[in-house]
Amino acid sequence: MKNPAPAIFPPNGIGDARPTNQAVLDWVHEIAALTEPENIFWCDGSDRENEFLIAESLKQNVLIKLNQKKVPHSYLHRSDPNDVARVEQFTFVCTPTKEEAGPTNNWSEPKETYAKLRALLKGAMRGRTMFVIPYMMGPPDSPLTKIGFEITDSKYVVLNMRIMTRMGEIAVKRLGNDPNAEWNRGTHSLLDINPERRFICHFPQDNTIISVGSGYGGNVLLSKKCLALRIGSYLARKQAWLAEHMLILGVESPEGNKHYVAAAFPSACGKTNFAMLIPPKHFEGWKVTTVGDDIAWMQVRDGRLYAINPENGYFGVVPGTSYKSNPNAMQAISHDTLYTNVALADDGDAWWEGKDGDPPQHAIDWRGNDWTPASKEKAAHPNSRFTTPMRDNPALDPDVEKGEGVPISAIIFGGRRSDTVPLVYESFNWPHGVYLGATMASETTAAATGAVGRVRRDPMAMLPFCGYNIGDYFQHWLDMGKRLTNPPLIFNVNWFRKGVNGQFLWPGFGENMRVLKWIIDRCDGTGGALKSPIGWLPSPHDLDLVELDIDHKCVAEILGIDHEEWQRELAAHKEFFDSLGGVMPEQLLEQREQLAARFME
Ligand code: OXD
Ligand code: MN
Repeated sequence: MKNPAPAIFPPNGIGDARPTNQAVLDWVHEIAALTEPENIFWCDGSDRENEFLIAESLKQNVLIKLNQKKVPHSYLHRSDPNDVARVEQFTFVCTPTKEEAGPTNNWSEPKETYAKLRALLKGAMRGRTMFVIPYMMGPPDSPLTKIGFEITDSKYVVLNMRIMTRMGEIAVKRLGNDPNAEWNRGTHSLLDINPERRFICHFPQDNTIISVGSGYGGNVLLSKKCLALRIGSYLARKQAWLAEHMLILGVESPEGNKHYVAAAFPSACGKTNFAMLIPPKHFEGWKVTTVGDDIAWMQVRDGRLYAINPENGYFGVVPGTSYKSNPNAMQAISHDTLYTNVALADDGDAWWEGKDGDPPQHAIDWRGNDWTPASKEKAAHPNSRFTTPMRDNPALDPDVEKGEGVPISAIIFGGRRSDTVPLVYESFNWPHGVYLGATMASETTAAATGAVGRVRRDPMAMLPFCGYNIGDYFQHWLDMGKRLTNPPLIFNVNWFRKGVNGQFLWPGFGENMRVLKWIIDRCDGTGGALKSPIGWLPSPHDLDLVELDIDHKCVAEILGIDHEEWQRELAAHKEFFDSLGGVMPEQLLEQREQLAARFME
């Protein structure tokens, strides 16, 4: 080590979950020698440590205190205006060959990339504190649970990771001292938040992530998109399980018949709302409970698929969240929450577009500027976020900590599509279901930088998150099906279809319970359906629409298949498959042909 060992900070014993595994210690010292921090802070995730870091963050304006009477223990963080979303164009999968990363990932050669990142990290933490965060993804007694360490020079990252993961001693203990144990190395440095020097790099072969130049959640909470999905999906293929961008929910009838479903929707398409759904009055006695709102890790046991949520909190999109759209989320975020890039009302409360009640007459917007309802700009950034512990969700499922996971009866794919795709339909079998996932598309949202509202193929909602060749990923899905003697049924949903006048045809939110009920009925073998070229479709009377104020024409329209639109859709599937340059498994190409042929029948 070239430099003298940095001092341990703070000296009063806060922050003391020091790893005991020599491999981890060696890595930490190597990064410290490179980045030359003033201090090393070994995070333990304790309340005392958290209070200390909040106090420091308030002093340094990293956090702003919200009105503690209105939102107790809650704070606002404003990120740099050039750093407000995931940056897919600067995200790299650094496998030894380009083919391993595949056609949907940015690839960069590992050796060169390490060298480039080392040059950027050299001396990057001078005068700063280096935090070492031990964390665990998954319940303590799950065979799927993984350990990670994140090194960061951002207090905001530490505060968020404490909510999003099981952090501290529990992770250190679980890892133990085996020098060959599997653990993820994550290094993050803010550098100078310069988009020109912003790189989110994954080295799946080394179980390593290096992220520089950003302070935004999805780029820097390395547990989430980087480990749980990109590295996770790579490990899942090697180890025969699935790491997916899916919520997990439980749905229980008044008679106590309970099913779990997992659902993949692209970012900012309502996964959190669906996972926390409150059934409408007509469904009195039905209960929906949340296991997870963003990520599912699933394994095969006794021929069934079982899912765990590797996370411990929610990093959700704030705008549009209200007592109407998501009362459970509103309760969860009414205290102990970190808000990022929302507006600050004059009474010290957090405010955002779509919150219940009238907008404030004056507020400070997410950039720190004066805002009034007459302003042209949004008060809260469209991708502003809450970070809140899952234990504060009133609808948390009682089996969320169960190590073996929850048995999955149905998998749902869904996107934001104004046309073509009906409200819900069911695949004929597993390979057809994989085809539905592989051809999923959605209009883009503010969760990633770039144009909003453009239809893009986003297979299994994993386009930005699959850590290896997408063709191999599809094959992995097909292979997993062969190991399932009791596979989940696979569905596709679209809450966002619009009518001729551009209005949404379906009310969404709690009313999605009606679709969920049909899905459960299909799992129980009681739901009716009509065979169509695209799959099993409910007819209007197969859906329970009692007490729903909806025009019958709208129901027919939203369940309809327009043959012309589907010819275009089939062409778009082909175009997408072709764009992947020959990596598509034969079985999925055949599925496309069968779909085209069914339209000819
Ligand atoms: C997220 C995302 O933050 O998908 O969950 O962008
Ligand atoms: Mn997500």
